[in-house]
Amino acid sequence: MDMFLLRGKRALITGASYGIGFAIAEAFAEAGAEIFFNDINQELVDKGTAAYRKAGIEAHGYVCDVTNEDDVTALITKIEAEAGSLHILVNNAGIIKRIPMTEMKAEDFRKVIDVDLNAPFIVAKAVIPGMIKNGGGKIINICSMMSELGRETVSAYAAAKGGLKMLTKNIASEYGEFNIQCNGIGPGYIETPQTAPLRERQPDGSRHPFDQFIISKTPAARWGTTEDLKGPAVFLASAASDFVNGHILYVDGGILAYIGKQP
Ligand code: NAP
Ligand code: GCO
Repeated sequence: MDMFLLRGKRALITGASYGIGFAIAEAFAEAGAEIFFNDINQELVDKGTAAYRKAGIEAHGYVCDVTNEDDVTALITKIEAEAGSLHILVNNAGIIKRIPMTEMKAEDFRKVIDVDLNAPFIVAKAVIPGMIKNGGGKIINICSMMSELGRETVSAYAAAKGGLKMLTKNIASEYGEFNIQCNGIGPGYIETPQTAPLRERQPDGSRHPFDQFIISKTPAARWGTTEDLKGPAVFLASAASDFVNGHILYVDGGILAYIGKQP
């Protein structure tokens, strides 16, 4: 079972001070990887570094806005100079803006596209040359149910995550010959700060209507947790997936397979 281990591997997870990125980094560390992460400001990086240390992980944290190509180039150059080129990249950093499309400002739409689609391009572009020198690498893009489905108020996010699915397939196509595998993870509805507004208890103590909706649309009849993503992420980062390329692995409890429970 050594093929699932990440011993001697250097892994960068973007936006990983907490949430899904943090959980994936924890799993990589448990599998033997050295962890590098960034976030948008020093406060978050400090919070993340402390949380990793509390989990027994000496992670290397950096402030870097993944939408800024100069920042990203400087980050990757610094990591490669200090530690060596990266074996694994997880494009996890992301934002969402829930606004009805006809009410959404173009600048808001562009911001979501910038973080959720342009940034994975920028970071992957910066990391791939080092992976080629390494003889190969693993890129995992964090996609979404919205890579396949739409819903009200998330037009920018769905456009970005749909594009991220195709960017994943294109990186797989263009760099597979260099032994780089690029795949996606499509989490279902996961309990993190990003989805907290969708799970807030109502004044009468009842579940949020959207919370109840997701329970009815999920065969597992529950929200996912960041723990549910650890195994799939380690699989896609490890030698166990060396012939898996251009695949989006949906970790959704069955949402995409299910018409939904009859009301
Ligand atoms: P999240 O709140 O979306 O966390 C994303 C992280 O990225 C935060 O630390 C955030 O910092 C950081 N970030 C945002 N913009 C950045 C930038 N320009 N540069 C660097 N870092 C930046 O939490 P999450 O729910 O764990 O989401 C992680 C990823 O999973 C996202 O790509 C999300 O779209 C995706 N996803 C989430 C779910 C879910 O149900 N939670 C499901 C499917 C996919 P701030 O705290 O300052 O925003
Ligand atoms: C929403 C949610 C979703 C999840 C996730 C589902 O508003 O519908 O935020 O977009 O974050 O992307 O896979």
